[in-house]
Amino acid sequence: MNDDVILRAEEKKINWYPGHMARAKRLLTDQLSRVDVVVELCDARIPRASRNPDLDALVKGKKRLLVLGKADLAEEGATRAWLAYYRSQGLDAMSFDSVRGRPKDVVARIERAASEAVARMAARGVKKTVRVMIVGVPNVGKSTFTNRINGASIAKTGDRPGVTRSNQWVRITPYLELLDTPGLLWPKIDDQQDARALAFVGTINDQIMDQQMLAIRLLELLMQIKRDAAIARFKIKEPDAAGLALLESACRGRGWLMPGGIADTDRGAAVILDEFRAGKLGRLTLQRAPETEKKAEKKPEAGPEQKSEHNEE
Ligand SMILES: Nc1nc2c(ncn2[C@@H]2O[C@H](COP(=O)(O)OP(=O)(O)OP(=O)(O)O)[C@@H](O)[C@H]2O)c(=O)[nH]1
Ligand SMILES: [Mg+2]
Repeated sequence: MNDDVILRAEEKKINWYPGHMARAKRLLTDQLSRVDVVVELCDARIPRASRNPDLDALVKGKKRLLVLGKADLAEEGATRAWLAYYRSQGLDAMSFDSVRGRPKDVVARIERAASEAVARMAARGVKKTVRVMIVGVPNVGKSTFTNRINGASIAKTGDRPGVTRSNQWVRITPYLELLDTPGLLWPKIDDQQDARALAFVGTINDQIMDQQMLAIRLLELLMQIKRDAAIARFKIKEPDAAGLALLESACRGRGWLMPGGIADTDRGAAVILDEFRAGKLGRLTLQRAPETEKKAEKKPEAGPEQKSEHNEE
């Protein structure tokens, strides 16, 4: 069994970096000269994998705010560690969840990031409108974030990647405008762990991947990092099973069966991915922050929580 998600996609001769991604990149660079601040939205469950390595080059010297989004689905301690890490790298970073997060917290950070440009214009007697571009991987929550800051739903959202197809300006106040953009991936994801993490959270169109394989890998990972919750949720009676046998155990547990009592692994795979993505297993962070120097000094012997990467390879 080939367990390489990306290779699988290639085997199926489906384009990993489809045409609309190249278009999304063009849309982003087109509008760049108009914006004062770039909000980079990443997923707090995978704060490394969901950051675009090409973004620095793309947005050049723009003021940037990194937002660890969907924070309601991630472990709070892990999110704090990631924020400390990114701040230690000189990045302006905050966490946010678009279900309960307070818009004014974000607006205050944006205003701070734009303060120089605003002051320059003020010196010339002009009250500047701050323009903010929201960028991030598909399905990370850019449109939901925009709606949350706006206080009303304007941008279309959906629980699959590729919902937003073109740029959309949303006026928050006469002096603040947000630009919602289509999700952006990059042509080559070097790290297979990162690629898989992106697939787990639903960044990559499920049609281009082998869903069963993805669900098996996710189940195996959950059995490592959230064993009790996974066993309880999927009613797994053979917790030491691996691979397809583990998925079949979940299918039997939850009653996803075909005539003759055969495990319906297609259905099982789809439901397991959906439930994980919707946070049904509780808060989960799949990637740990690297130690910041200050912490490392204080605690030379880092516990496994800090050191280990949750992913399996
Ligand atoms: N729990 C939770 N779900 C969220 C949050 N933000 C967005 N979502 C959900 O994530 C899914 C994707 O949200 P969108 O806002 O459409 O994502 P997007 O980044 O605009 O996606 P594309 O336009 O396809 O690139 C939707 O089902 C949202 O309800 C959040 O902060 N917490
Ligand atoms: Mg969108």
